[in-house]
Amino acid sequence: MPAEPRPVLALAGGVGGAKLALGLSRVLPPDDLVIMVNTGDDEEFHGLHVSPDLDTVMYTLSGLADPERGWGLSDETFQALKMLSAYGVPTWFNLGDRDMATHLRRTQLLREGQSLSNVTAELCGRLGIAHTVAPMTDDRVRTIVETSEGDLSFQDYFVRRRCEPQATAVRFEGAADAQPSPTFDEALDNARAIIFCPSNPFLSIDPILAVGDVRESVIRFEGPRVVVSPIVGGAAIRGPAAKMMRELGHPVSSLGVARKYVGLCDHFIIDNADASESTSIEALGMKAHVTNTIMNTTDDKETLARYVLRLLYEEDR
Ligand code: FO1
Repeated sequence: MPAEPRPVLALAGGVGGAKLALGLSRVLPPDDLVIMVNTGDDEEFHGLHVSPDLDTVMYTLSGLADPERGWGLSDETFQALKMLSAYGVPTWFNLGDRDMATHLRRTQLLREGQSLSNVTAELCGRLGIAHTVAPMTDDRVRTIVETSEGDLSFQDYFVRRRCEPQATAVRFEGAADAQPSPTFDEALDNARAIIFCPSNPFLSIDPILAVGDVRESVIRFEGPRVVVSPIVGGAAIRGPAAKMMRELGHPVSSLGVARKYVGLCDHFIIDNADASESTSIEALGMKAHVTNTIMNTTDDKETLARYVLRLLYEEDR
């Protein structure tokens, strides 16, 4: 009997996560990688189910992503949005014309009764993605940012309010009662390693860990668990991670991120710029590793992916 495949499980959300996911997909064959994506950012716009992080991963892996923005499609136009605006509909969330086709198709399949996992597999397959990309859950989970101006849905906080209100807490509505998606459940049982991509720990990784018993499963997981820090030189590479860490009372540093992963990871990868934090990170009970974590080019993404995988192979020996 052939051995069961034991893939690497990568947890991702947003642009940083998609970059490492792309690197991993370029160095691992399809059976060896499962990419699990945050869906706490999902929201309905104009009656359409939008899954921003799934789309960012899907567009990045299919080579269709806009390289400047990181989200949405390249060569996009916004004519439909302009028309909606003419009808007096709020259009602060920028849905492009081609992007809208994705949300139309997703919504149509969901309304026919398919799970988000099946819909994601269908969309990814149609775009020629051979690796497995799956939502963290097929249930409804919504990230709510508690702020000085009251509770805001994630996109309201992130896009409409440009992260300006002061964040006091983040919660994940529906997460405790949600089940991990079937692919996630299986991967938590049989993956050979877990990689936490350099995604925002509060907004992208925490919702994944909040689903059902996922946090406990990661704590119990027997293979190596590796985190790539999203903070470089005391700043987030992009997005609101640094501002949010400050507001929630965490030091804006890789060490601050590492503290969130105590008990959840064995290896913590930091950028050369943060090499001086290695000793304090190791004092938390994880091994610190120093390399270049900034992924500007495809080469950078592949190089970081290979670096992460080498750590895993060293553990296997
Ligand atoms: N991010 C923005 O900052 N502004 C937008 O108008 C915007 C539109 C958008 C449309 C589709 C989509 O899949 C993603 C979109 N994003 C936008 C990104 C989205 O807010 C993501 O949730 C974040 O990048 C966090 O991962």
